[in-house]
Amino acid sequence: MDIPQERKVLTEIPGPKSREWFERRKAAVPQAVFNVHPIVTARASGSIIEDVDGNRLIDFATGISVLNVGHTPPEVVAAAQKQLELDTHTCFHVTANEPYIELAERLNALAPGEFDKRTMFANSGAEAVENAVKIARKATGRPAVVTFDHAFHGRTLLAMSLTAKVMPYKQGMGPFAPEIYRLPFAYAYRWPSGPEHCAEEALAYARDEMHKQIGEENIAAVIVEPIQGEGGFIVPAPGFLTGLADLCREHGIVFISDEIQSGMGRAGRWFAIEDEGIVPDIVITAKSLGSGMPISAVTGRAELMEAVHVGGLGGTYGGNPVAAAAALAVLEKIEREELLERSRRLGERILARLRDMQSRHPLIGDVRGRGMMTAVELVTDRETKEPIDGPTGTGIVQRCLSEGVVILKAGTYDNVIRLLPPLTIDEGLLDEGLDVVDQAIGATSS
Ligand code: PLZ
Repeated sequence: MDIPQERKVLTEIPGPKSREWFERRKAAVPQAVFNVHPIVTARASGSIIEDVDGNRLIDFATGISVLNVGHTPPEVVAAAQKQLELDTHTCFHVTANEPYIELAERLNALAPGEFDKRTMFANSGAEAVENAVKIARKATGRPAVVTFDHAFHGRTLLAMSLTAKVMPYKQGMGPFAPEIYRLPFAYAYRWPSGPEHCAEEALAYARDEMHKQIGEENIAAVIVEPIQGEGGFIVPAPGFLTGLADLCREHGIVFISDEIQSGMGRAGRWFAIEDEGIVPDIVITAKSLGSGMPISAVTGRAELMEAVHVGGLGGTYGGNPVAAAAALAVLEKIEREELLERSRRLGERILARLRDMQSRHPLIGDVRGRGMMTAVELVTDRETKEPIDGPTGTGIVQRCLSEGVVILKAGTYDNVIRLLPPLTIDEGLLDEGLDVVDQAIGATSS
């Protein structure tokens, strides 16, 4: 369904109908299942969300990096509808389906590395993380998994244990899964001895820690987001990931690239790790792969994936035919519309705008990102880099919302404003949304 691609604020936001629904929500849904924005969607298309009060909002959140190809793209909707009528579900373990196999072939061809690969499907990002670790453990016969500060890998027990931040993700929900070791991430902006030393020192620390405290021969996998998402859109200092990948290769450790947020064109490539020149052993995808249909994938070297015995992996819904058919249409659309190139080009434009904002707004301490995965980190003082407090950031987000732009925060310190517009967004609409963000940060800076 087409919605005019324009911002239109008709009511105070949230409007009366959203408020009414939120009253009902309070009595029906637990508070733990949080809402960033107190509004209810009626429909969405392209880069616009229309709420139940008729407001049209520019979407810079895209369901947390799920709608890289925009909301309800006709090709994806048509593919899902067609499959829905043909075969909604038989369970791949009972009788297989064509979209599953075809999508696996496509991902095997797209993932970095000129070697034989295999792909299995699950439903959520967290499940893909869990499966990748299971495969790495089974293939290596080793127990330990290395993860990083600021990492986010999901909310199931193992994924939550790999995730860094205690509030809100882990508080009171332990004990956590064992054999997980956390190392510093090469976060250049906050590296104590300065960004120029970051990669080298973070690597030296990792090397020492992996040798002295874990033992390389005990490590099944290193799992890393090539650009950290929830942690604050942190682009690792150049050389850090390459050094890590070398360490993994040297010691037979499986290198897992979590591309759940950064992949499918978001950071300007199919997989953000490509920009590092690294060939991961396993890549995991979800989110924009299915454009809102729940599907996630683990794609890896054939010898790792085939190390698991028959029946060792699976689930009722994994690679559901409707979701897989939608994903095939997503991949086709990214290719046909050259959205990787567009992500890189518009990403440059967004970064230039953010740098211009930084020159005018003292609140912006850092501007970073790649492709259309960009963010600003907000601080009270550029010298001390003291993060702005939560309510100040929330104020910016709310100001944007009241002007008809949906944005999200991120970051361990909750002080990062991230921008996740569809890769397909009209350039005029993109600029208009950025104007709103500019004004909201400006009004808070002064
Ligand atoms: N790995 C890199 O970004 C999900 C989380 C939203 P699921 N990020 C959004 C929230 O508050 O729970 C994510 C991610 C990376 C794994 C995941 C987990 O993906 O599909 O949410 O399980």
